[in-house]
Amino acid sequence: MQEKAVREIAGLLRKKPRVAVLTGAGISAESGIPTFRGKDGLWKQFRAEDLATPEAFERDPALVWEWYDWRRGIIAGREPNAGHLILARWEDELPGFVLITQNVDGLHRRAGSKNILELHGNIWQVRCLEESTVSDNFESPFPKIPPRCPACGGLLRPNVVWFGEALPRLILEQAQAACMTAELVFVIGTSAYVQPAASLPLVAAEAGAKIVEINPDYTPLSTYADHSFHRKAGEVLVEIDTALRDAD
Ligand code: BV8
Repeated sequence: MQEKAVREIAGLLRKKPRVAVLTGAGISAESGIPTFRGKDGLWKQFRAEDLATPEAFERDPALVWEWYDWRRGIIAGREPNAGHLILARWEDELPGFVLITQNVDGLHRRAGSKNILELHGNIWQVRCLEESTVSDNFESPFPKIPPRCPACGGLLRPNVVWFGEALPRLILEQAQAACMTAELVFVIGTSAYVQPAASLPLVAAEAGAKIVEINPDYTPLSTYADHSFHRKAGEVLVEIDTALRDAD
């Protein structure tokens, strides 16, 4: 039954449709990076909803930075997995391919993806609270917590979107536009819990796109999926990509 679905999806991809992909923490799970809400562990004992907020940072910037510094340390030691690499290749092969991610770990970029809409920012960037300048920062661990802007001494924050903060408007608009025009949308490794990201696949479904969900668990999006693979992203993407090449 799933082989048939794999072949059908490979057949669709062969026609080079407009493809949009929405990824969440689950696509990095096979790289050894904890997810937020899946059974395979949380980020230490903290819930994102408790620390990924401006109020938590205001209250205790050092604690929030210790959490991000610890997460950066874990991510720094990990590599992109087969799922990330296949999506990077599909971007090269499929005109109009758009990758939308909720992840801040930077693994899609390290896998070779170029046109990435990072809805929630990037854990490898910092923003100066005084000057609002954003810069890359790969120090791991930070020599000093909380880190300060080398230019003005202002407090730095992670350049990520916290709960209660608006997503970058242009990036969200580009993601919405991609979902409105996509013919095939893959929803990979997200619990579809966090908004407004979780609504993007619904925008695509309402506009007539075929939805493929890849997640070992059921999610609120599963009922909208034309194909649901309740298995690991790396495995399913390899099967679809192999079927796609078999026809070459
Ligand atoms: C905003 C920060 C408004 C960076 C994160 C409706 C509309 C708008 C807002 C809301 C709304 N309803 C509620 C809200 C408020 C809120 C929200 O969604 N709250 C939740 C708790 C209900 N949303 C917001 O606050 C957003 N802001 O809308 O602001 C606004 C407008 C104008 C002006 C001012 C304000 C901001 C949301 C962004 C929050 N920041 N992170 C960081 O530290 O990481 S979100 C956090 O959750 C992560 O970034 C993560 O990306 C995101 C989603 O989690 P997932 O990626 O899905 O990960 P999860 O662990 O949940 O699931 C993993 C899945 O993978 C599981 O299903 C598992 O089964 C699966 N899996 C496991 N292994 C594998 C696998 N799948 C495949 N293969 C495997 N091997």
